[in-house]
Amino acid sequence: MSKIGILQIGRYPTWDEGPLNETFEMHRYFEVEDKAGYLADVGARIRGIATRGGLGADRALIDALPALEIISVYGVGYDAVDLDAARKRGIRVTNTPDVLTGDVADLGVAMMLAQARSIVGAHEWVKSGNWASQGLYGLKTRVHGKRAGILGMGRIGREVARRLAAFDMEIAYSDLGPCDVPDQWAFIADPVELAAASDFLFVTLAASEATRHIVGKRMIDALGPNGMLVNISRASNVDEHALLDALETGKLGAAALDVFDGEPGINPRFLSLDNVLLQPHHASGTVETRKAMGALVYDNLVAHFEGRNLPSAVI
Ligand code: 8YV
Repeated sequence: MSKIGILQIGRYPTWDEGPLNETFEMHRYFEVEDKAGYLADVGARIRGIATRGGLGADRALIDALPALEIISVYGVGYDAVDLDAARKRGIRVTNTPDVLTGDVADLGVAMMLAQARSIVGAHEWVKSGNWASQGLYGLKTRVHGKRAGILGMGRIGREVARRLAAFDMEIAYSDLGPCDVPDQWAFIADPVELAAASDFLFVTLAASEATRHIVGKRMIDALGPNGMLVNISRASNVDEHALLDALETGKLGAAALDVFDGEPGINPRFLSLDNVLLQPHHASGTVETRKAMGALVYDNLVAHFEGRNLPSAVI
């Protein structure tokens, strides 16, 4: 029997590509130059898409695949998948929740610590010989005991908050309503008020049209010249121009960012700032987590084509 055709939108580690190639006829879309010609050629044979969080699958792609049944996303975020287009055609969509939660929270906390204590700059101070030639490094900002705001108390927000509680931080959060979390974590309905009550503000919201630029000028101003924004969600949750303006003028103290508009080609204005920590969208990027994510992408595809329940269905 011929193998089922799957359109692969981006590269995966070899340990994931092995099982996918063995089970399915994988079409390496990301290596194709003439994409329209390729889809006209093989589009009718494609029954599944294997994609990544940032790459998704837009309406034009979904429309070009008449036999499409499932889109399996390597990532918890599925904002780049056109869910309406998928829903209309009864196409299933899966993601990789839970397995990456701890790693994303770890990186968010590490980014806060790194930026507050200037770990990268201090490393350079030692390596460049400045410590020996110029003396002590400048004093930085304390983290423990400060006020943390969590915008989005979902799986990742909770894990960030749990870690911050161990730093004796005061935790407050915004979400659609109060969540089932420890009583000491204060619910603040208005995100602008949350920002005003935070020294470190973590953006941990699942992105959608509704959350686009939720962190805008008002929230950024409320966070203020001593505040730090940590974004480990999606760039679209933050108005990047307002953020850059505030960082450049000192209206916002600092930012630690794992996600950017138009990534990986980020706005060059970020490169001349010294109050930012820039990370290459790798919050889930550990061997352990990426293996679990790849396994889930594969398991969802296999379950679908064997007619079993999907391990992690979005729709
Ligand atoms: C990426 C992510 O999918 O989980 C998400 O939503 O954005 C990430 O885990 C991962 O970087 C692979 O591209």
